This record gives sequence, C-alpha cells and structure tokens, in this order.
Amino acid sequence: MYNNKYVNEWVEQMAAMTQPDEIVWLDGSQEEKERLTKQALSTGELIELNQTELPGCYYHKTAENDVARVEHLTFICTEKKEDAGPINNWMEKSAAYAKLGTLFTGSMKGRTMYVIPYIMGPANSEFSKVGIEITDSIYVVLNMRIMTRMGKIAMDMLGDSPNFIKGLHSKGEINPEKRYICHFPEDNAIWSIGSGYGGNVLLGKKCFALRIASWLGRKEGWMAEHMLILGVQDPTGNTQYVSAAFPSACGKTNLAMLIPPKKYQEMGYKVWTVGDDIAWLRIGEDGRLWAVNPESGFFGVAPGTSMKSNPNALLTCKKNTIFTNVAINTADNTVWWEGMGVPAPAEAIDWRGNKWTPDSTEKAAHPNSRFTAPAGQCPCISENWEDPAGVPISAIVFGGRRAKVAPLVYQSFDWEHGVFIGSTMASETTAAATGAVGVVRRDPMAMRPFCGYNMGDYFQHWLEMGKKIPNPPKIFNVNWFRTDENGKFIWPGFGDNLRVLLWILARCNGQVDAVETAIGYVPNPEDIDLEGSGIDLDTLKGLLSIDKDSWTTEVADIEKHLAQFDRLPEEIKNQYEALKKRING
Ligand code: GTP
Ligand code: SPV
Ligand code: MN
Repeated sequence: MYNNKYVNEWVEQMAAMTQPDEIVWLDGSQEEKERLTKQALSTGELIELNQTELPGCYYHKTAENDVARVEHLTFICTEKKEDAGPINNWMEKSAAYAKLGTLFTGSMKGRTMYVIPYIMGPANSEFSKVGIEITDSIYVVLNMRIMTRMGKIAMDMLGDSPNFIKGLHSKGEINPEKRYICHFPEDNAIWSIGSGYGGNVLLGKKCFALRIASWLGRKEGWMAEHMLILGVQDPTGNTQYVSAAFPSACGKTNLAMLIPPKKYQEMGYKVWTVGDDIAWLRIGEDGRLWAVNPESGFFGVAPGTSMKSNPNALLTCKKNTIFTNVAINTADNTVWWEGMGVPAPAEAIDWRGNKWTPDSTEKAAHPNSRFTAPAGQCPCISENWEDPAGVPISAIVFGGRRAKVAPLVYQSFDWEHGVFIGSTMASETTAAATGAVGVVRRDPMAMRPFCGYNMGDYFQHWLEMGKKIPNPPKIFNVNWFRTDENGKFIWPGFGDNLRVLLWILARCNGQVDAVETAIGYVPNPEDIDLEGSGIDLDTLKGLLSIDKDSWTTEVADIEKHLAQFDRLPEEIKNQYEALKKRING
C-alpha cells in the first residue's frame, strides 16, 4: 500500500466489490517483474520463448473470442447522451455503474488483485498524468510495465493528490456476452470487464490516453490524438517533427520507424521515432504546437512486419517483448507470422493453439496479433522521445486506406480546411477491431473509436485550437494504399514514404510550389523525387490525379457523413459547401 488516502480508499472500495483473495501493490522493480513472470509461466498465462534467440521474450494467447478491440461493447457513460454524441455507444452513467457493478461483484474471487500506478507521459512533464489500474491479470501488469512508466515513480509524481484516472479491469469470464469497456469521463474512471485483449484492458492506452484524455484536453485546452510522432533529420543535422493520424493498422508504426531509401541514407537523411500510436499536444511558449508520446512501449501489429518492411520494429522486439497471438515455430520455440519475410516453419502452433503446417488453409498468426516492446529498444528512437517539453510539430498528416479516390498526398488550404479534411477522413476497415474487414468507413482524425465525447464538439475543439496556436502546423492528407486494376498497391510505400514526407516538409518551409486543385494543394509531379523508387513519372501522375466522377460520389458520401452530427460546427458546413462547389461547379 502507498500512502495516498484517495488511492487507498478507492482500492478498498473496488476490493470490497470484486472480492479478490489478495491485493498486490506494484512498485515497478526488476524483482517484481521476475516474480510475476515466473508466476505467469507456472500457470501457463505466459509461455517462455527461446531465450537464446529472444532473451526476455514471452508468448501469450488470448481467448479465440477475444483478439481485438470491440467497438460495439465500448461505451462512453455520461449523464446526458448528447455529451457522448452520435458516434459513440452511450450508457447512462448510473445505469452503467449498476450494470457493470453486478458483473464485477465477486469477479476476483480466487484471484489476485494487482494495483498498478502508472504515468502517461514522461515523468515530471507538464503533459503527463497519473493513472491507477486495478486488474486481475498478470498479463496486463506485464504489458503495462512495458507500455507505461509504472510503479513507485507514478506514486511519487501523484504525491497526496486525488488527481488520478481510476481504471478497473477484470477478466471476468472472458465471455463476449458479459464484456463491456465503459468510460466515465465525468468521473475520470474506466471500467473494463470480460476481456483480456490489448486495447480493451491496457487501460492507459486507448481508454485513458485517448478517450478520457480527449475529454480532458477539451476541458484544459490541449489535444489527445491517435497519432504517431516522428522526426526527419536532414543532411545538415536539422530535425523537423511530423505527427500523423491513420486509423488502426493503417501504417503508423511503420511510418514512425521508416528507414530512408538508400539514396537518402547516403545523403545523410535520418528518421527518428518519438511515438507510434498516441500524441498529446500542447501549445508551447514559442507559439508552436508541441507533442509528447504518452506511452513508453509499442503495441504493434506483427503480421507484415519484416526486415524489409520495418526492420526497426523487428529489431525492437528481439528482447524483453511479449508476443500475443502470433505463431510459435515448433522446431526452435521462436515466433513466426505471415509477412515476416522468412519461410514458414515446417510446423508451428497457430494462434488458436493448434498444430499448423504450411499446407494449412488457416492463418498461423492472427491478423491482429501483436508485440509489446519497450520503446527505448528501438534502434531509431529519437533522443528527444522522453523530453518533458515534447517536440515541436511542423506538419500534421491525416491518412487512411483508400483503394481509389484519395491522391498520394495533398495539402489543405489552411487550418480550418485541414480540420474539414480530418473530419471527413475515410479508410477501409482492418482486423484491429472485430467486424468486417475492407469496408470503407468515415473515421474522423482516426478517432472514431477513440473520441471520448461528442464528435461535433471535438471538431469545434480542433477549430478553437487552430485559432489559439500562433504558429500552427500545416495539415496534409496521404494515401499509400491506392491500387491498380489488379488490386495491387501502386505506391511502393514504407521507406519510400520519405519522398512524400520531404515534399510535406518542403511545403512547410516554403521551399516548393504546388498545384491548387478543388481538394487542396497537390504536388507538381516533378517535385517528388522518384529515383530508385521503382515507379515512373506517369505512374506518379496517376497517383496524384483527382478523378471528378469519384469525387462527385465522395462529396455525396461526405454529406451523408456530416449529416449525423447534431453539433456540426458552422465552419465545417461551410467547408463542405465550398468543396461541393469546387467539385461540381
Ligand atoms: P495500430 O497499432 O492498430 O494503431 O496500427 P498502425 O497504424 O500502427 O499500423 P501498422 O504500421 O502496424 O501497419 C499495419 C499494416 O499496414 C501492416 O500490415 C503493414 O505492412 C501495412 N503498411 C504499413 N505501411 C504501409 C505502406 O506504406 N504501404 C503498404 N502497402 N502497406 C503498409
Ligand atoms: C489500435 O487498434 O489502434 C491499436 C491497438 O493501437 S489497441 O491497443 O488494441 O487499440
Ligand atoms: Mn492504434
């Protein structure tokens, strides 16, 4: 027990409800990690991997019914429905406490309750906030240890303050019928029951650092966004920072860890990772927008991660990593997944725990299988990634998966137009959430599943921030995912995305002209360097083209999308009208 009376009282109340056999308070020490790891190994919650090849690495398999975020079971619980808005699932606050209270009652009988104090953000930064997560899962504890700064350090920061986010998690029965992820932004509280998977249970991540934090950000005048943060260092040694919001499994981790094409490496370009999933942004004293990564680890998508696509991610998870729902190579007890870039093992244990061979028709790793790895192990981690002041952002980039319609890159006319572009973003759905994959859906600022309040108010907050930032970042949109008539990606993507980032930064620095089109500023094709990219100028022209017919359809779809918002800001309506006029004449 620590000596913060607010924490102690709350833990006591939660223990009275959940009735654990014992309560363990975590301090974040190495000894504690070893003890809990041993215990998890003894119950089979963790499986030890090959400690020569993968030192400090362990494997965990979640239940088959519990492998992704569950948006339909995720709720914002406020007094009034309009505060949750038209996009979020809503439950009335006291009804939610009552409903989940029943499920939590006695849910930890026969189990240990772990109390995890943690900080989101670097210790002692103005950006940072403390959370306490109560959980009955060692897997959650060991993941939170990687993803956050946890233990005594957090209690030292909290002191005797009542100011912490109260997170309660129990695996319950791991039954989708009794699974709820509920957020109480009015009470700084999160209750999650019935799941053992990532975003549903690592409460510091999406639940706190996005849903609750977005609410706090609006109240306190800052922003919590589903964004990576990276630095591009030019040959003179100058580094400029970019943050980018793409929906889940649309390339944030990959872009954050980008390796420049050979030519650019030789010229002296470097890309540094600050964060791969979440950014907290504040206006700095110098009038620019500054960002920190509130997390201290990566919970990255495994399939598709190879030495070719993302060597930095693969190298980051060579040690001290927890792998969830990938496949285990039976021959040497290492991990494998589709798209790892090495031949499939002759025999493996698949994510369901069954024997798998290359002849199997099922996937060996779940498409949303993940690695949890310490950010500090990333070969390209920025020297400023834990800077309490954050890093100054030159450009904000929105993007998603669009097989057609959206060009490779374009720039908004100004902040307000940029907010409009973000508010109408669309992407094809992925395996990161349960439900159909590959369906186009509008996902404003990649925050549709993560905004903790009324999305109309959220757009308004973006507009207000724009007015308050004396020197705001420029706003862009990218699409790495246009396909040809055979359904193949046209743009090489990955490292070659640097070519687009350099155009973006050249625009920020006023070093390059652009073509003004109906949707925004598009590059002159000659201004994106293609040497060594494997594609020619004509292909690039195709990627930058804006097809009038598809944009006419797009505009009609945007109109339907915007019609859902009862609190749609006037500025967004006007931006829509202006776009419609520019497209349809
Ligand atoms: P979350 O952790 O769910 O928020 O996902 P994320 O946005 O970090 O996505 P991630 O970088 O893990 O990428 C997900 C998938 O997109 C992987 O299968 C990648 O191989 C693929 N991908 C990433 N970047 C590119 C790209 O530039 N081009 C193409 N074609 N695929 C990409
Ligand atoms: C996402 O789905 O956007 C993730 C993974 O980053 S999770 O933590 O499950 O939300
Ligand atoms: Mn994410």
